[in-house]
Amino acid sequence: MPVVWSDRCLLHDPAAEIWVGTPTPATEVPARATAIRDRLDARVVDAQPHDDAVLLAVHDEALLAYLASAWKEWNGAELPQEQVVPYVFAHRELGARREPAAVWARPGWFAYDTMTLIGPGTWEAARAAADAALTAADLVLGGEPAAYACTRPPGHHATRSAYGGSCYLNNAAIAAGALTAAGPVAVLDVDAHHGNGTQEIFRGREDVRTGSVHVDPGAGWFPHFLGFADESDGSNLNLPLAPGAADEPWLEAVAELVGWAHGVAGLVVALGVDAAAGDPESPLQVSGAAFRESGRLLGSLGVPTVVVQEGGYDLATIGALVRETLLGLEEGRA
Ligand code: SP5
Ligand code: ZN
Repeated sequence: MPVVWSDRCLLHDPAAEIWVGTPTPATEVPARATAIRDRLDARVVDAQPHDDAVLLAVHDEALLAYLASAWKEWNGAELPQEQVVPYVFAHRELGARREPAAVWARPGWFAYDTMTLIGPGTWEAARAAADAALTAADLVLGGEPAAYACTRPPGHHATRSAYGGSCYLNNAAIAAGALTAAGPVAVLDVDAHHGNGTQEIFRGREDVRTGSVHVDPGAGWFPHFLGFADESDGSNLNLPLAPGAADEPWLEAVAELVGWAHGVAGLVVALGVDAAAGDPESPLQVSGAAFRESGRLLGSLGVPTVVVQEGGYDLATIGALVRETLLGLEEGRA
């Protein structure tokens, strides 16, 4: 299947993420994208620019405006921290009604964690990632059975008006919004972390179902506040797994998601490969062979499919894991 790519995705380069108040080495790095691309031998298609207006189906205008200007205003304020990071948050009980004025307070209106920094290339990269997802959707709407957006920064933790979890724009949700032009869509998320942004963006929507298999947030894992089984309803299905879960329960959950999505006209796969054994950001223990099988299961839905890259942090293995999944998808369709 075609691989959609943009060099601009490499422009976001956070040196660190602030975790428990301390800068730790960033794991969501540009080398992730090139490591994956270099393992694929399919046709590479350049991401095509799309108008900001398309993003408004999924995101608030205020978030787009903030992300577009945040680094510039931060950089002009001569603060001690080089990249944009919040220090206050608009907690719901504050009843906050407006964006704060101080440059150093403004991130707390839009960000929900301290790990997701904004630097000089962040907006351009996030925008290119959305363009890649939209280009993959265009290819599929134009008759390609499937297309893969090899992109970063990832998207599935970004909500309609907030960024976090290394995500700024919800690329998978943006692609799903585009695919609804051809009928009801399912977003199936196999990233090790719950796709909380996608879930909340489409909550209550009849034409987009969201399903996710992920490590149980109740066992102490990001995104901590969401991803529990009891958030499931007619258009959402959460399948949390215990830390340490390996191939069998994970594939069972993927099969359940696929069965549940039956009847949709289009599929978006939020393809994180951080559920793999050995990934530094998750305790799941999934093998490469199981990623291949997950691709077969997802491909068996037999509907036009956009695959969007999410997490996956072990640079030595993520390319092979994505490759296996995409090969599985093609086998499953056949
Ligand atoms: C898209 C995606 O996979 N986002 C996952 C974000 C989860 N990050 C949680 C980080 C928890 C602390 N990590 C410590 C290592 C810091 N370098
Ligand atoms: Zn993840």
